[in-house]
Formats: sequence, structure tokens, C-alpha cells
Amino acid sequence: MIAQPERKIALWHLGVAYTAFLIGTLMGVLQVFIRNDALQLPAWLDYYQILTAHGVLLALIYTTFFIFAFFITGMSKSLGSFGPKVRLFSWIGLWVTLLGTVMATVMIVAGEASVLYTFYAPLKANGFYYVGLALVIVGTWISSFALVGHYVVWRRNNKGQLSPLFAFMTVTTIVLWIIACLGVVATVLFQYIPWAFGWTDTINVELSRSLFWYFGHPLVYFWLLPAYIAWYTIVPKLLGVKVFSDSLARLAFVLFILFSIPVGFHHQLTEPGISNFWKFLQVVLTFMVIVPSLMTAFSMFATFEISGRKKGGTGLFGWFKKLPWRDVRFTSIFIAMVFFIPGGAGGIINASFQLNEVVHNTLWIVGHFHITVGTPVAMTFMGLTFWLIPYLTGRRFTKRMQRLGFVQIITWSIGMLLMSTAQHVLGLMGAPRRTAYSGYNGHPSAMEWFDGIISNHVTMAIGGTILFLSAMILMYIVIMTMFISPKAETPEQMVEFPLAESDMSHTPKWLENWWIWIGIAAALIIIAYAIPLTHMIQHAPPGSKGFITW
Ligand code: HEM
Ligand SMILES: [Cu+2]
Repeated sequence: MIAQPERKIALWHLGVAYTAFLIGTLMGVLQVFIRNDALQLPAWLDYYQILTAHGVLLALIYTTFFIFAFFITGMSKSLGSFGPKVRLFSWIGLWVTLLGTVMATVMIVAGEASVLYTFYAPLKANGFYYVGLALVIVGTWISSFALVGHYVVWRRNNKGQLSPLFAFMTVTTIVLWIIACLGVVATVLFQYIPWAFGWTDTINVELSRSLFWYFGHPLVYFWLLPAYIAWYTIVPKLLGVKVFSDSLARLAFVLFILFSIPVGFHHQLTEPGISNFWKFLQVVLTFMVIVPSLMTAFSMFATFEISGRKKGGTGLFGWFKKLPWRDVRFTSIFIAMVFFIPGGAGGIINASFQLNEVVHNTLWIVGHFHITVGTPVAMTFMGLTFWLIPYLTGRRFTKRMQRLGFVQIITWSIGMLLMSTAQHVLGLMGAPRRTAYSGYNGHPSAMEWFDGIISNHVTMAIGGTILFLSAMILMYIVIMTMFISPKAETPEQMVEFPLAESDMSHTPKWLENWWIWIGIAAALIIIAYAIPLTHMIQHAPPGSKGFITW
């Protein structure tokens, strides 16, 4: 059991995460009904307002707070208790991030910031929305430095040794996060804030979007890598085996630092201000990420097979039946992985220069990120929640909770399958994303979006409703295991932190030489961004004044 102060910090993070989850999923279910013309919002509430709340609270806030809860618990577990300074800075990090969250949320609720979570200029929110977002980032940096400090002390006390896999992966994710944030911090501090408070009249739109996506793409890896940490370090323990290959796991992680940052232009393929050469270069770099992704898939299935065979599974696929399907901690993550197969394939489509034209800004994209962040990441986090909260509170995860956990993940899967398949197909038929209901004056093409079986906004709404019910079951489990379930008394009732053993005897030391990876990452970033960004600044158009369209 980790020390009480760390447990408290982690539990606070989880409390905030699930509050955001509750509000965010409520917005989600409203959206599906509005899009299908079954619900009309009162005049004081706007579709873009709730969509902003949905994107910010789920994609930015739920994920970030959950991730830090997981990191804090795992770092304390694998490197030992935090010192007083690490604790203090973890608290400060939490409060600053929370302050920023509250500020941004108040602005959204007040109708001052219906600019969506990507806050593209020239849409202009109240300046305090951007200040809130900046504080969120600063808060995560403080928490990150606390964890890195803990790691540095450990390395100093264990000279010449590789750090445990969990700690290595946490630091990798933090390195990626800090490099990524530089872009969004630059645009928010130097472009949005002066413009939103009226200190400057206009904003360089193309530059702001490019700096945003410099951050926006690695942001998805900031969500994904913690899920991968669970896949690499928790899943083998649930299966009763060691990590498949420690060095492969570490190599995959550092490759994510290299290939997740210099690629943001793949979100801007339709934008006129960037020449094709730079777009093409970044598309090529984007495709490099397939390498560590397939390395991860390979190690996962190798882990499954080794475990299944150890338990007596024979033949080509006999091992599959021997996996611990009755353990919701495993089954949830397994389903999360399965969703990532079409999710990753869809990502290849989105990033392709030509195919992007077909799917850009359509509901396909919404379908895509709900089967990447909305399920593989979110459901891995759910699978972690089932043991993380009882582990931290010392309460039991009862049989009844385990059964409810199964109902929760199965309903989430069914809901997501319906909603995201409908969204993918509707997107191919041309239905746009980020719009409330619109009949396009009864145009036949738009009417088709309401009369298929799968390709129908109603199917999407049914899926969304099932998802919302599933989210409420999860909230019940969270509240029970946080405050109400009986305390664990006997050792069998205690919930453990299932951290797998990893054999580091063959792992090369250079894998943990951060300067190599930060150096290569910097070189790639300069190659991919220096010239086009300079161009955007030197040949800047007049700039745009702000627009408040809502
Ligand atoms: C109850 C479950 C959920 C439902 C019913 C739902 C529904 C939706 C719908 C219908 C949209 C598209 C709206 C539009 O483009 O007009 C949307 C957008 C989005 N959703 Fe969800 N969603 C759910 C859960 C999640 C989760 C768990 C995440 C991430 C962790 C997530 C992240 C997002 C993001 C980032 C957007 C894009 C917002 C934007 O375009 O600015 N959603 N959701
Ligand atoms: Cu991307």
C-alpha cells in the first residue's frame, strides 16, 4: 500500500476527473438528441456551448486528472514514497490545474467561450477562458516536475541502474507532454491572450492553428501513452506473466516521443497557408508512428499467448480461451485494445494526404476519436478505475461491483459500436461534424442521413443513450468504491496494485539516456517546423479581428 498523503492526492485527482466525466457525458447525450432533431435547447443554452463543455471536460480534463492520479500512484508504488517537496508540488499542481479548469468551465457556462476545445481563431472567447486553459497547462507542468523530481532523486540514489518500467514510461510521457505544450503555451500567451483582452486588434490565424496542432497531435499521445503503460505493465500481471520484453517496451515509448510531435500539419491538410512539401513531409513522419504501434500490438498478443499456453492452452488458438475473461480488470482492457484496431486503421486514413479530403470535418472524424480516445483510452481508464479507487481507499471491490463493472463495459462497447459506426458511415455520406440539427432545406442528400439502418442519426442517438447509461453505472461504481463500499479487512479482500515484473537484464542502458531522445526529437521538430513557421510569420497576412458568432 502506498503512503497516505499520495493516496489522498491521487484520490482528489480522481474526484475531479469523474466530476468532469459526469458533466461531459451528460453533454454528449444532449448532443446526439439535438443532432437528430429530437431535442431543442432553451434559448439561453447553445449547441456550441455544450459541445465545448463536452470536448473540454472529457478530452482535456477527465483524461488529464485521471492520468496524474495513475502516475502519482504508480510512481509512489514503483519508486517509493514521495518526499515532502514532491508532495507539496503535487498539491500545488493539482490546485493550479483545478483553478484553470474552473475558470475555463465558468466561461463556457457563462456563454463567453463557445469556441470548442480547439478554440480556433478567429472565434474569440473571453480572455479568461484562455487564461484558464493556460493555468491548466501550468498546473500539469508543476505536477510533472514534482514527478520528475521524484524520479531524479531515485536515480541519484540508484546510480547506474535502469529505473523500473512504470517510472521510465511515466517520464517518457511527461517529456512528450512538456515538449508538446510549448506550442499551445506560445500561441495562448503571445497570440490569444493579448488579442482577447484587446491589447492587439488582430491575430495571425494560420500561425495560431499551426501552433495549436503542434500541440494537438502529441496531445492524443499524452492520452494514449498512459493507457499503453497499463497495457505493458498492468496487463501481464493480470495474466500471471512478466512483461514480454522490457527493451522493446522502452524502445516503443521513446519512438513515440520522436514521431508524435513533428506531425501536426496532418490536421491542416486542407489549409491554404502551408505548402504541399511540408504537409507531405509531416504526413511521412506521421506514418512512422505505425512502427511503435505495431510493436505494442505484437507484445500484447505475445503476452496473451505466453500466458494462455502457461495455463495449458494448446493448438493455434487454444490459449485464447485460457485468458482471465472473468476478471473485469482484464476484459475491459482487452475490449479497449480491440477497439483500437479499427481506430488505428481509421487514423491511417485520416492522415493520408488524399483520403483526408474525403473525411475532413465530417462525422467520420467524430466516429474516429470515439473509438480511439473515447474507448481504447477511456475504457482502459475504466478498467484501471475498478482497482485504482478501491486500492487507494482501502475499500472492497465486491462481487456485485465486479458484475456491474461487466455490465458497464459491455454497454459502453455496444453503445460505442452503434454510435461510432453510424458516425463513420454518415461522415462518408457527407454529414458534417460540429453542427446541431440542420435539414439543409430538405435537400435529398441531407435527408438520407435520417433514413438508413446504420447510417442514421437515430442510430447514433440510440448508441449515445446506451453510452450515457453506461457512464452512469460507472459513476455509481466510482461513488461506491470511493465512499460507501465496506472496508477491506482480510488480505483476500484487499485490492492490490497489479504491477508486473519486468526483466531488465538485457535492456541497453542508452535507452534511458534522455538527452539522446530529446536531441533527436528537437532535430525532427526543427526540420519539420522551422521553415514553414518562419514563413507564416514573415509573410503574415493582415491578420483577423475576433468573431463572436454565438
Ligand atoms: C456518453 C458518451 C458520449 C457521447 C454520447 C458522445 C457524443 C458525442 C457527439 C455526438 C459528438 C459530436 C458532436 C458534433 O460534432 O456535432 C461528440 C464530440 C466529441 N466527443 Fe464525445 N461522446 C461521448 C463520450 C466521449 C468521451 C469519453 C470522450 C473523450 C474522452 C469524448 C470526446 C469528444 C470530443 C473531443 C468531441 C469533439 C468536440 C468538438 O468537435 O469540439 N466523447 N461526442
Ligand atoms: Cu493527429
